[in-house]
Amino acid sequence: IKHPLENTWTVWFYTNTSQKWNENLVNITSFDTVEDFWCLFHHMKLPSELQHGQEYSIFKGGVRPMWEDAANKKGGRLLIPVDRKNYEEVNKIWLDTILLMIGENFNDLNRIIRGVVVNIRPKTDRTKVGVWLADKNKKDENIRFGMKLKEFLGISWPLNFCAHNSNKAMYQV
Ligand code: M7G
Repeated sequence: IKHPLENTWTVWFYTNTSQKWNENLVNITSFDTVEDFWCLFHHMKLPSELQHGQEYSIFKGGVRPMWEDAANKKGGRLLIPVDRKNYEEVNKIWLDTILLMIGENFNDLNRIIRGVVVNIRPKTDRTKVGVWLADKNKKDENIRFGMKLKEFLGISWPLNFCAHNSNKAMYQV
C-alpha cells in the first residue's frame, strides 16, 4: 500500500518557446502518494539542469500556476533568491520546499499554500524559488508562514513577499 498525501499535487513545466506565456505551460502529471512523488521526482530534471527561462511548478489540486487562476487572484509569492551557479543550494531549496509543502508541515498555515515555482533565469540574481500564497493582504499569516519556512530551510536573510505580477516587495519576512 502506498502512503497517501493530504492533497493531490500537479506538476507543470514551463519552457519559453512561444511568445504567448500561457502556451508555454504544460501540465505534466499529478501525484497523491509519497511513493508516486519520489518516482516522479527522479524523472524530473533538477533545477540546476534546466535551461534559462524554464521552470517547474508544483501546485495543489486544480490550481493552475498562474495569477489568473481564481485561487491565485488575491495571492502573492514569497521569493527565495538562489544562486543558479550554486547547484547544491538551488536543488536543495527546491526539494526541501516541496517536501515541507506536500508533507503539510505548516500546521494551520498549510491551507494558505497554493504551490511552489522554480524560475531559472540568465541573470543569476533573478533565479529563485517562489512559494505562492493565497492572500497577499493577510500579512501576519504570510509573515508567520515565511518565518517557519526560513527556519526549516535554515535561511537567515530577509525574503521579499510580492504581489503577483510585481517584483516589488510588499513586505519582508
Ligand atoms: P515571472 O515568471 O514571474 O518571472 O514573470 P520574474 O519573477 O522573473 O519576473 C515573467 C513574465 O512572465 C511576466 O512579466 C509575464 O509576462 C509572464 N507571466 C508570468 N506568470 C507567472 C504569469 C501568469 O501567471 N500569468 C500571465 N498572464 N503571465 C505571466
